[in-house]
Amino acid sequence: MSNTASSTSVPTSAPAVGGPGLPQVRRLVTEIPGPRSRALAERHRQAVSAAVSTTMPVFAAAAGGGVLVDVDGNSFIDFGCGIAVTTVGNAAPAVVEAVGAQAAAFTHTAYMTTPYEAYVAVAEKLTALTPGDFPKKAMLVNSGAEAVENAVKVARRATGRDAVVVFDHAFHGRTNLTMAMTAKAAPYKTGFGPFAGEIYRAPLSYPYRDGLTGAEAAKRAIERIEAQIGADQVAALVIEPIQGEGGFIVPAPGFLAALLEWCHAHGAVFIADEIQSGVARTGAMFACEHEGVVPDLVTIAKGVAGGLPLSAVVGRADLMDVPQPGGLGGTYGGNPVACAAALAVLDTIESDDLVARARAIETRLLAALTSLKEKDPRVGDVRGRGAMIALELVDPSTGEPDGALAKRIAAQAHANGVILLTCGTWGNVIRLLPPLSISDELLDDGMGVVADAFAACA
Ligand code: PLZ
Repeated sequence: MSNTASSTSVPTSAPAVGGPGLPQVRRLVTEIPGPRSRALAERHRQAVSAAVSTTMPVFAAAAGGGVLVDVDGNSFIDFGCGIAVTTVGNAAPAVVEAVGAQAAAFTHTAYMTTPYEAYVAVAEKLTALTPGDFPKKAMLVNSGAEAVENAVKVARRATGRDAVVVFDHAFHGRTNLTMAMTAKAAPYKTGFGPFAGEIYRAPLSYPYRDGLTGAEAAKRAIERIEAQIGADQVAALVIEPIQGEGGFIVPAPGFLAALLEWCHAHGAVFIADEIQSGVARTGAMFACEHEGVVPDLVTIAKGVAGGLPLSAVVGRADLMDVPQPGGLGGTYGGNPVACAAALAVLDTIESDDLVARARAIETRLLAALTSLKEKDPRVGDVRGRGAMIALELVDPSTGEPDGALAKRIAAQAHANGVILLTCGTWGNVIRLLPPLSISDELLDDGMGVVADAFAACA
């Protein structure tokens, strides 16, 4: 088939308009994947790099509220949120409107050549929303990895030091520097080296597996850092306050605070990577707030712009102002359409009190999952905060991670109309990341599907 013929688009029976107006139901009208998704999958195989793999077997047509409708008209409950991105809901009306208006005015100027208000407004909002009552500044880029890269640039420039401390199970991105910072080899790093230098890994607090208190786990990490790097060599310590890809690991209370204290005692910059955990996701604007921790710098992306590519480094003005003018930037950084989306997202979070909604979702999910854990010894741990909740699956006889089971359960949920993601170093963690716009009915229905999947995978 010629390229022209094969790129003719597949007719779709699905709605062209998403947002909360979509029927908020789980409804399968074809086998999964349906014929249109299968045809698109074949085109994917022909045209897209085999290295780009997909979790779901279906192609999206519209999404909103708590559902995603595929090109065959199947309506899925969205427990994935595009990996923690569509926090205010997909195609949220305020975001759609803001994006349309900004796109009609201008789509791009390059802030570095001709600045515009929306960038400044996002910086003002983020400096106000992040923890800390000291003067703060922000800079905007496009992806999570790019934010992490820039936070490290700021920390290195401000301290005049090279070493960066990261943690076991960490995920910070797929660029060269952030691959080095990411812990898991396959699929993120295998064969992609050599990696950036001066990245050092310390042990995390992982209460379910190490049984240590926060203070004990911090002592273990600090001893490692001091022995293997030297306290006066550390530019920055970069940590996810609740790990994302690494398995939704919530460190024991006090762990983050002890590390922050150590950073300040030794002139290192404490960087909270809140790319997955930030922006109302965990029932606080930022996850470090649960621990009363005020980072020097915060990296923000994902949920901040409703799916438009935008990320930020926000934090201490005395650090953010150190790099030379022109030292930070990028062609698309803080794109006006993405900034307009972010302003709409941040307004929606405030006006709809989505931080409180995330807490209510936590209560509902934890109740369902705790009862699942009581019945099923393969559920080793239930953890997380807000709408960032996970189940760690194990072989009950050995406690060993059971990644194969997580994979089967996720596949079973997909086949029954729930978008469900896994994570964790061993792939044995099922993570729930619903949009905060999801209804209680859909949450309960989705949890029922997950419970049935456990039964079906006996
Ligand atoms: N830091 C904490 O969670 C992205 C990655 C999915 P980018 N997480 C989803 C995948 O397989 O690539 C993430 C994160 C944390 C940094 C990043 C990187 O963000 O926007 O994907 O670059």
